Amino acid sequence: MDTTVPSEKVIIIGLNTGQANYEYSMLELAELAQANHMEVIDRLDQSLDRPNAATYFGKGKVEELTQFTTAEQATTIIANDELTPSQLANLTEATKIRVIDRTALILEIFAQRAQSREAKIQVQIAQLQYRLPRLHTAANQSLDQQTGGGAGFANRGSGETQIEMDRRVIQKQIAHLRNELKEIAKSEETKRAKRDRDTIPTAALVGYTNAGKSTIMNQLVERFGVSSEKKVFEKDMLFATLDTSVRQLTLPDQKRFLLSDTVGFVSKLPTHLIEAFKSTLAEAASADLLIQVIDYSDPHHEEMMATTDETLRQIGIENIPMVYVFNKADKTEVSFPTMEGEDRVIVSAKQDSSIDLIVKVIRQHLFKDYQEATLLVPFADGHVVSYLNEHTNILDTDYLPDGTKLRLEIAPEDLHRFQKYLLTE
Ligand SMILES: Nc1nc2c(ncn2[C@@H]2O[C@H](COP(=O)(O)OP(=O)(O)OP(=O)(O)O)[C@@H](O)[C@H]2O)c(=O)[nH]1
Ligand SMILES: [Mg+2]
Repeated sequence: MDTTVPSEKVIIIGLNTGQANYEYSMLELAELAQANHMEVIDRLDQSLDRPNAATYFGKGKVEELTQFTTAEQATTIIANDELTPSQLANLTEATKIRVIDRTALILEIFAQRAQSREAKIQVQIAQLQYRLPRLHTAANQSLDQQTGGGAGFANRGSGETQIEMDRRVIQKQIAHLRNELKEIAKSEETKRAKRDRDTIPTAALVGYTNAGKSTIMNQLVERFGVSSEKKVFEKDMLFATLDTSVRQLTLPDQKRFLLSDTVGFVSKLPTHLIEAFKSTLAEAASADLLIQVIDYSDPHHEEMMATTDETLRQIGIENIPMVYVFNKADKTEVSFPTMEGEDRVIVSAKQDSSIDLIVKVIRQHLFKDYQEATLLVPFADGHVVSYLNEHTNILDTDYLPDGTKLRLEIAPEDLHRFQKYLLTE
């Protein structure tokens, strides 16, 4: 259980420009704050066509916000949109308390959750890039503190030099971290994984955070994985997974595939984060099939699907076939497990027959190029028979005087490889 006591009292603020998912994005912002161990005490909204360039909210509303935060003894304000450096500075100046935006909040959560060296570096890069254009605001704030008020002319000059220095330091750090990421990519383990991907079909679990991707991965690994392989972390929280894990699964008829589980999405996922996590998400980009997992019990699941599609597009993942797993049906009135059309299943991840149905839909898409064929392998090529026994679905075996006759289901690459044994009847 999470026993962290919230230390920040937060007021969330949002600008309603008439966008369809406004209400939902505010609810989600509150959830994100809770995920970051903050206590949301209230919210303030304004309807405007577009944000005020200087202060996000309009002038009158900023005054209201200031009174509001004082009256409620709030410690922090979180804006639903990414604030420009000057909006951030001006709002901080007006309210005199900590102001952050949705982007900074998501970055903080990611920073807490990152476990592997790779995830940690990726988050650090995103955080540094977020800070880079906002250095002068931070510098102004510290100058204000030093001089007990607005910065004088003399100070401003030295402040700017300081900013230049800070900027160079940060750029160096980013370059250094990028190099480190490259080293990780070159490691033996990463290369081995890539080799595997080239020879075995790959499916990737994608979708909104908390939809149940890792749970499905674990259920599949338990039934079809190598017994020694570790389970992945699954938990009822936003962004439980920040790394990509890949597991090899072998179905009872010897069909093998790689399954990857990766970081979940959320609406308005910061661009810097998407950029920074590209290498993690590259796993999905190279997949033969995407399995989009959806929390069907969430009333906002359609918005979540739209966000997932949008995020995939931003990462540059297009034109990969996709199947849809509507999960958590046990929390709805809908009957399950059921299949709708060729590419949709309604399931509950912790139920065995649901897992069977998920496997069925994966199978139909991932192995649709597999063919039935009959091969005659001379006894001298015994190693080929062993390979086929291990890697293909043998339907029938016959021992003839000139070799082993196998009727089997086989991947197109393997069929090509063993073409010389092909029997045409
Ligand atoms: N009731 C119910 N709970 C489920 C189901 N599938 C998963 N859960 C729960 O939902 C929570 C989130 O599951 P995860 O598998 O961690 O979700 P995820 O999609 O990997 O989330 P991120 O890693 O944050 O992207 C966990 O508490 C699971 O036990 C389901 O079919 N029914
Ligand atoms: Mg997960």
